Amino acid sequence: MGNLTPLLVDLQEGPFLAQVKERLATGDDPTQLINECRDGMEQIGKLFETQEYFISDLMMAANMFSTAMEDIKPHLKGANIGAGEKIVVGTVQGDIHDIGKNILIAVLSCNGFEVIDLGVDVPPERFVRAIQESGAKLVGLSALLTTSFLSLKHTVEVLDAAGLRPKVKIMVGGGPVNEQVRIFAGADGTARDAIGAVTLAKQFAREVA
Ligand code: B12
Repeated sequence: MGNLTPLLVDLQEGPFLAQVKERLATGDDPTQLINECRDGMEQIGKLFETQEYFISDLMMAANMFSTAMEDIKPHLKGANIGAGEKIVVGTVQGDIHDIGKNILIAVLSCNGFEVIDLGVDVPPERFVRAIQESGAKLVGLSALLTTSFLSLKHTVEVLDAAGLRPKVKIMVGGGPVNEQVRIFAGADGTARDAIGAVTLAKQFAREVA
């Protein structure tokens, strides 16, 4: 069996995408493919830090991963039995990373959640409006930059000022987000990956029901 990590790290688009298709066709676990890609992105991030890779390499890798996700998405299976619980999801203001957010959305959707995707670089007021308009009781904030931690906190504060805080459960996540960041931001929960996020979202959905 192949491994997508080195192909992604080496930016070998052709062989990378071919392996994605091949392994999906032979019934490989799609979440395993996502994990291998995520490991690759982690390594690419390190190569960027050490200035062996440039921003253009990051963009190339991001494109490869996003293209692969288009193939992977239809293979993601979930217990599609959710009650269509609404969840507002977005990458916080100042941050434009969306690969992880989009995986989260794909996995939530195939688990029966109705996702309202606000995109990237989302101002707090936009979250407020989306929650008010949709009546969603679940919120997912994604952040990949350490400088976005303040943005996470600020978003939670603005939701609070709008009187929404007691009505919603807020999850935070994305690369560097951990329990400390969750506490700093004043959110209700965090998860390391999209599968963990769905487990958490299901728990919160029961609590707000
Ligand atoms: C790809 C990439 C980019 C792409 C993004 C393309 C895109 N469409 O997203 C581009 C090239 C645009 C980019 C730009 C920049 N980037 Co960048 N980027 C990355 C890279 C290599 C991979 C990120 C990624 O996609 N990971 C894969 C996904 C699947 O993982 P994930 O996001 O963590 O998501 C999973 C979980 O976390 C979870 N999850 C995600 N969201 C949520 C939300 C909730 C609620 C929950 C519960 C769970 C959850 O589920 C996902 C699936 O399992 C990282 C390296 C790294 N180690 O992360 C750097 C990295 C994040 N970038 C970095 C930097 C510095 C930048 C720039 C500032 C560079 C520059 N000088 O311009 C800009 C920032 C622009 C901005 N304002 O946002 C740094 C951040 C350092 C720091 N201390 O903050 C990193 C860590 C690289 C590094 N090591 O230096 N980047």
